[in-house]
Amino acid sequence: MKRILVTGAAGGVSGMIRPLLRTLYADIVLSDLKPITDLASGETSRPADLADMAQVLAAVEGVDGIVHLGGFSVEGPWETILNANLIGCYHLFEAARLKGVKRVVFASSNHVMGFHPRYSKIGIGAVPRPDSRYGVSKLFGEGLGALYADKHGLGVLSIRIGNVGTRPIDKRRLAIWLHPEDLVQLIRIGFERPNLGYEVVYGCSANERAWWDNTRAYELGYRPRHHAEDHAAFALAEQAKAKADPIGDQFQGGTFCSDETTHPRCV
Ligand code: 15L
Repeated sequence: MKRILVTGAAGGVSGMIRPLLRTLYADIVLSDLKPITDLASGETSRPADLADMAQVLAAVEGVDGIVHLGGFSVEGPWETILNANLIGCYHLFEAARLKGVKRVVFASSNHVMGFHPRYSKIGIGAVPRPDSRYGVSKLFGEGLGALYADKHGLGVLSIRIGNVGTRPIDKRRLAIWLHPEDLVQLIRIGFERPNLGYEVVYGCSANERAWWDNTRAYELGYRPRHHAEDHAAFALAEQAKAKADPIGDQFQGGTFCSDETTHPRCV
């Protein structure tokens, strides 16, 4: 992979993985709404609004692989989700097809599956149960990825990312935490695994309390190096400070499930 594009490059996840990507890829294009100003050697900036196809085409020009972190990364108003995550994601995949990009790594989210109860362990074949408009938009992105892989031959990896950070920050994150180094390992699989068609994996580290069966990721070569349990004391101490959430605490998506609910269901 000679030149890669990272969308959503001004965001927090990008900030954590850029130093790691620089050790692997010599030519990295960074794109976000505004120009990236803290460029390191090997990085260039191509600002683009994902809702504008002409700008997305310009950002994608000449790249071999894309890490699509861009879009709105939490729940938001419908118009915002529609433009950034549905229209934006369509533009991204269509631009990738038109410009002959080989691989797309799509940053999907655990919120595609958020309404699965915490007591169940789910694999990639489980029925999607989005917990928000945001979760639905990520499911749409996964669908686009499958379509462009099957119909147009792009290699696409959708990573249902849990929570990226240097340590898990509460009890829920003990199950879904993803260390940036492990995320980069998954991105490399998306870029470098031979004959990749369409694949979905869960984006979590080697977490003892995981709610996900990540067999497929391991089959593709994933060997996470970080364990949430090493940080359990910290995460549980943080949890003790949080307010109870009678609905959110039952489901994998946490507060995304209880926010805006008009149906106080329990499992
Ligand atoms: C996500 O998908 C969000 O992008 C991130 O901000 C966190 O909320 C994360 O999920 C999470 O569930 O912790």
